[in-house]
Amino acid sequence: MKRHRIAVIAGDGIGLEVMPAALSTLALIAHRHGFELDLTELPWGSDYFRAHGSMMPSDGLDRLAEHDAIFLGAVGDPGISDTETLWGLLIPIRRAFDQYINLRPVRTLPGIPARVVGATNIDMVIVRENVEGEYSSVGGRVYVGQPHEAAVQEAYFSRRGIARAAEFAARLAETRTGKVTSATKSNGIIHTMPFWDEVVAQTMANHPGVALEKVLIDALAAKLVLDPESFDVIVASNLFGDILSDLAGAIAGSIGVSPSGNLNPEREHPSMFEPVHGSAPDIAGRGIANPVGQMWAGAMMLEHLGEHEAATELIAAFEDCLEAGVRTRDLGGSAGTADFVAAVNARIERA
Ligand code: GGG
Repeated sequence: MKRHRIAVIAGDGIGLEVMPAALSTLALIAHRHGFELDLTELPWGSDYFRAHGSMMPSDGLDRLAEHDAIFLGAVGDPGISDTETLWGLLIPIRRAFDQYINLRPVRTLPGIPARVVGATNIDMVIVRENVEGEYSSVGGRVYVGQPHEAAVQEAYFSRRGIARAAEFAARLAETRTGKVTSATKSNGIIHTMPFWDEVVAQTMANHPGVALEKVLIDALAAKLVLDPESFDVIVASNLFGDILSDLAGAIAGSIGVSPSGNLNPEREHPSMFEPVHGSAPDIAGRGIANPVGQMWAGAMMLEHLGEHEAATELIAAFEDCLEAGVRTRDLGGSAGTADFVAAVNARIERA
């Protein structure tokens, strides 16, 4: 039997609820499709930080490297600085394994009305550059504690980084409608964003079948709200891509359903799959979190592992349940996390 070695980090907050939910569905699917998910559950995150002073052990990245994929829940804890939680776990994983593409599909799901009136067919993919840009460790504070204290944060954009994100977006667009929208702010950010525009345009020139439009991030955000169906592939820097994908996910129904894949396209290292949402401390522990984002991220992981039919069946199962009216509160329903998973698993067993 084919075995895929998966490192599982449920993490914090609702990650601890949506992860077991998604794993129960993945186990059923794997069984039906004749493969095994060999799970290594790693109790890393904020509780680990409280006990050990770090988000993961010092050999954490070496341990992850032994797996075919990483399945992550959520990170973030109101009691611990976000810089510790993100830069102690999520960001080191993305960088150590050169997961330079963060792929974030957004589409309207059956039975879930978009939050924009009249939008019935939202279907876009956001290609977020994932290892450089505005998420940079270059900078620091000066005159700490004095009235004129200041902070400097340097954005870091490389030709290689921009070109490979643009190349990925172009190739993806060639499999879809052939349109790429590049998010920029070259009228205000005078060094990095004109460079972004230049390298994106140079890369797209090798793809004559792809139509490129560049749109200022502020106008793009407005257009995303006013006309979300007009987008297909959006390529964006690390920060812009993060913001746009939360916005697009919310417009399509709920950020609770949005999945993402942190990809190392060359497959030299494991890729990591996670819902777009964070740890949601406001609803954690109440059994009401939406597990669709985690399930859909699981389907992206199966796709990446070559289990195409299993991925398709998993997506069809949660879509059928949504269409039948089984929905969590963020989608206007009353189902709890466990109710939704039970419905999906029953649907799979019936098939
Ligand atoms: N699902 C992972 C998670 O908790 N993400 C929260 C977050 O703030 N992520 C920042 C990022 O994706 O850069």
